[in-house]
Amino acid sequence: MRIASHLRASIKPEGFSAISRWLSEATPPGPNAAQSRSRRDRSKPVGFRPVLAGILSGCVSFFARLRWCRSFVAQPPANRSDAFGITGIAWRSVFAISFALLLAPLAALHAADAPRKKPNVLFIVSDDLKPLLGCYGTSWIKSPNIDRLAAKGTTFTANYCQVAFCAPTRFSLLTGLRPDSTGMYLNPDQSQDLLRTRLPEVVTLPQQFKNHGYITHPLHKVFDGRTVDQGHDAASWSVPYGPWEMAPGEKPAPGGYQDPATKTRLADALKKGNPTSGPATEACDIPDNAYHDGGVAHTAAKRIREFANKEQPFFLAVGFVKPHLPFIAPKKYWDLYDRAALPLAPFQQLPQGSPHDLAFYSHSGELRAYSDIPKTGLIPEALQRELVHGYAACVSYIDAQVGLLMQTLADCGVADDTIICFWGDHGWHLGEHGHWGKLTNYEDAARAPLIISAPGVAGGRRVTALTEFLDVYPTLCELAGVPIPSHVEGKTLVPLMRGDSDSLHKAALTQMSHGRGKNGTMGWSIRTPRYRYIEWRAADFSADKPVFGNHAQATELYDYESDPLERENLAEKADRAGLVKQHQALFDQLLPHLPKRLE
Ligand SMILES: [Ca+2]
Repeated sequence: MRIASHLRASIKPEGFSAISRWLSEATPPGPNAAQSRSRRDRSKPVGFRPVLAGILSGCVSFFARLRWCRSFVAQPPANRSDAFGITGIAWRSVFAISFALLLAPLAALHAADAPRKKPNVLFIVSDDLKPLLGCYGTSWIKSPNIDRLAAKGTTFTANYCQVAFCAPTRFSLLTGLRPDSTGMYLNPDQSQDLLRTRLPEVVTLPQQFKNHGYITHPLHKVFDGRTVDQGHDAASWSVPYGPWEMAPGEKPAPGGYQDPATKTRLADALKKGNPTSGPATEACDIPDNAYHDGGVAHTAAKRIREFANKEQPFFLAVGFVKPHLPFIAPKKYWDLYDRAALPLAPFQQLPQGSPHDLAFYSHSGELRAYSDIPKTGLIPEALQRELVHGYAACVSYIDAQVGLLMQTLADCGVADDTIICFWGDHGWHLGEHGHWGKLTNYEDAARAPLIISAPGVAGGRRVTALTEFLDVYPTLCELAGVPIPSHVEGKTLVPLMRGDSDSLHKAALTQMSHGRGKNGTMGWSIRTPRYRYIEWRAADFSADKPVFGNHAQATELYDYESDPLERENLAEKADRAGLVKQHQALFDQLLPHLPKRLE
């Protein structure tokens, strides 16, 4: 009916404006409509409605003018101009406009057939970030921007890292391979290009995007810099790894410190040939980009503004190094919290019956290396509060940087054309089990945040199914329309994001190794919806390929329904023997490359 009315209307002088209004309804409104439309022309197919409208309006107007023209030529030449109030030049213009209107829909059809522009990807990783975020249910933390991202995306609430350590977890996610496939279990003692030494042919996640037409670029800690070449794995990026810009005149000391007294002390110690460590926390009243992550965010925003104007889509990888130790953030983020009101870990003992020397072998060593932390013994409560306060300030600092990047996408008109993947590389014990750090197979180290928003996928979904960081690689490929390489070991999360499925894995697999030589140990943890089973075996890391033992040195079982704080290892309880057997069967199924277990 509406089309018919436009047909009738087009015969009249106001017909063109009516069609024009109808066509304009198909164009998104708003202040950036023109800009937005120009981007959509490249990125999205032209809808049926404007194409049909264009064809109809073009034909109707052409034939209407043809009828008018016949009337025109039927008049005596002397009367033509007077009769219609129109000159010969205008007459030719009318024909030109009509002809253009006839061609316009053909151009639109051509645009509909043109290849879509793929969505951009903003890939953000925050170092050592446990899911201490509002969108993960922590009411007292201030993370409004990440919460806003969660509201427009999918929050994976039971997501687990493959290794709770910087280099191997990133190595795994970015190659799409499990640690037992990469052989990368620990941070290396010294920098070397382990990625291309061990896996010369592997196609990394950003490399796959680069190979499919993307601008790819990294800023700061995406891979762990100790495991790749000077170009941060140059093969992965179309725009080389480069420095980020700090606020004018700002140059933090190693470790990121900006407090003048700390900088002087560290510099003096270095001059004397006796380098020393700084404090575990710092809170200078300086701008965000006087510390590294703020500089990285400002530089990333600049890159977004550059890349948003390109014909190619971009994959921008931004690595923030907080809340990794030392807990350094501008004072304004510390001021968001009342230290006395902050909660401390509710259970600070080791799990009863757990193999403590295996399970907590790092003994909070990373924290204790800082100048103001006692080398042994419990961390006093006042210091615990300061550390929790510092971690929270760092989370809010990173949250603000994420907010800056989201705002920049919006300002550039590409927010609706950009996938955002935000993740913390692994969890962290903030005093849980008396441990301060990562490097365990327990819930606080293994569980890590993952939030993905994507064009065309409804927001605000919370996925409680078990997921792994390994799943990120195929998920981003599928969301972007990039092929998923055959080597990838994870599974796509897209069905969970779309609500088409509510489960994916029988268990999430995390592992932790000790030692680098012949007498090493490996503990594999399988996390099921209710339980965690851990099995420790001997490992010989002295050869290129590790050799694992066939005897379980120790086993652990935790029931998160009855014991969410992991107070007690149930593996040796007689009444849980059947449960252990069930989990061992699943363990064997998930880790078929291990030698058969000898009882
Ligand atoms: Ca880390």
